[in-house]
Amino acid sequence: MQRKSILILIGVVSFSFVARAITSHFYVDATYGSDSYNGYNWGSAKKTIQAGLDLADGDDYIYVAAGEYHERIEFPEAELNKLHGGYPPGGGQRDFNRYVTTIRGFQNGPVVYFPAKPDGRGWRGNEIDGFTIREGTDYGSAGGIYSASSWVIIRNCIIEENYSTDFAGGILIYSGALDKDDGLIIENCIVRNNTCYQGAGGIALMGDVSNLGVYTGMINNVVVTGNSSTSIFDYGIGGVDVIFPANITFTHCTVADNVIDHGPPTIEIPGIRITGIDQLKQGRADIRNSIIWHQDGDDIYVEFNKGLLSLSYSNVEDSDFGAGVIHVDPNFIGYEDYRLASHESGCVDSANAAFSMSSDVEGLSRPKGYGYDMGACEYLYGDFNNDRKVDVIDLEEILNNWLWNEPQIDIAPNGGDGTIDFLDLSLMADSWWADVPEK
Ligand SMILES: [Ca+2]
Ligand SMILES: [Ca+2]
Ligand SMILES: [Ca+2]
Ligand SMILES: [Ca+2]
Repeated sequence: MQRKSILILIGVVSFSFVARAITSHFYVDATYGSDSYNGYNWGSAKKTIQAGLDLADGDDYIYVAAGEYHERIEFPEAELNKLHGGYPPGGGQRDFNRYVTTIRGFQNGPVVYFPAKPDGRGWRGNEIDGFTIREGTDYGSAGGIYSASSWVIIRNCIIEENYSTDFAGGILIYSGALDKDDGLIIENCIVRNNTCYQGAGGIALMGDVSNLGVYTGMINNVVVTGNSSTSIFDYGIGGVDVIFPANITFTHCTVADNVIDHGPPTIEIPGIRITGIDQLKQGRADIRNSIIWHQDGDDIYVEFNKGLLSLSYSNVEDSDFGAGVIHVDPNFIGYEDYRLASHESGCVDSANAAFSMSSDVEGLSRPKGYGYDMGACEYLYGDFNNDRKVDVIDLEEILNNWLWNEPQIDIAPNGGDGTIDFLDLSLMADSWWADVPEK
C-alpha cells in the first residue's frame, strides 16, 4: 500500500516536469489583430502586447508585428518568456530595423515591467528584443524598463525619452532577493535622451543590500547618450549608476554627452558612478573597449571604499587609467550620431580583440579594417561620406584622389602611405555595399 503511494507520487512529479517544458508561440499585431482572437497565429493575432503576454506561462515566445502600441506592459509571473518585436504586419520575415515596433508609454508606471516573486527572488531569463520603448513616466522606479529580477535580457531595443522622478529615466534593474540571479544582459541597445530627477538619467543597476549576495551582468554594444539628471539640489547621475549588489561588465559601450543640472558642492557625475555601502559591499564595474566621454564633470566616478573599477582598452575624456586606455577626441559624427567619423579617430582599431563582439550595435560585423574599435559602433572603412553604405559615391572619392596624398581617404596600408592607390581601393572593396540600417 505504501509502495503504491510512492509510485503514484513519482508519476505525478514526472508528469509535472513534462508539462512544464511545453513551448508555445503567440502573436500580436496592432494592424490586423484583435484581443478577442486567440493569438495562436498571425491570422488570429491579439491586438495588444499585454493580451499576448497574458497567454504566456513560461518558456513561451510572443511575436509582435510593427506598429505603435500605446500601453504599459507587464511580464507574466513565469520564467523564460521571450517577447520579440520587428515582424511585418500580417506576419513574415523579421527585421526589427525595418519593421519598427514601438511601445509608447504614458503616466504612472514604467513602459515595461518585469516582476519578481513575492519573496523577492527573480523570474529567470525573461527577454525583450526588438522594440522602441518611449515616453514612459514614473514616480519612483523607471520610465522605460523596470526589472525586479536581475536575470533579464534586453536586446536590440531603443529606450528613449522616458522620465522618472527617482532611480532611472531609462532602465532600472533592482534585485530584491537575498540570493540574486546572474544573467543580466543588455545588448545592442540605445539608451538616449531619458531624464530622471534625482537618480540616473540612463541606467541604474542596483538591488537589496541586506546581505552580501551580488549579481553579475553584461552590457554589450550599448550607446548611452544625452540622458540627464535634472535635480539642482540633490544627487544625480547622467549616464549609468552601478551600485552594490551589481557587478557589471561593460564591453564596447559608448557613454557620452549625458548631463546633470547640479554642480558643486555636490560631485558632478554626468557619466558613470560606481558605489556601494562599505568595503564589504562594493559596487563593481569592468569597463573595456568602450568610450566614456563628457566634456564637463566626471566620466567615471568611483566612490572611495565603496566601489571598484577595472578599466582597459577604452577612451575616456578624464585622466582615468588602465591598460590600453587613451584620452583623445573620439571624433563622433555628431548631431546625436555616435558613430566614428573617420579612420583617423584614435578609437578605430584600438580595442582589445580578447574582449570583442562579432558585430556592433547596429549589426555591422566586426572587426573592420585592422582591428576592433572602441565603443558601440565599428567604423565602416571605405564609407567616406558616412551614409552607412560603401558604394559608387565612395568609389568616386578614391578615383578623384587617385595617386594623390589625401589622409581622409588614405586607409591602406595601416596608418596610410601618402598615396591613394590599389591598396586603398582594395580595402574599400572589402565593405562594398555594406548596408547598415539607420537607428
Ligand atoms: Ca570628463
Ligand atoms: Ca576596426
Ligand atoms: Ca558611403
Ligand atoms: Ca594608401
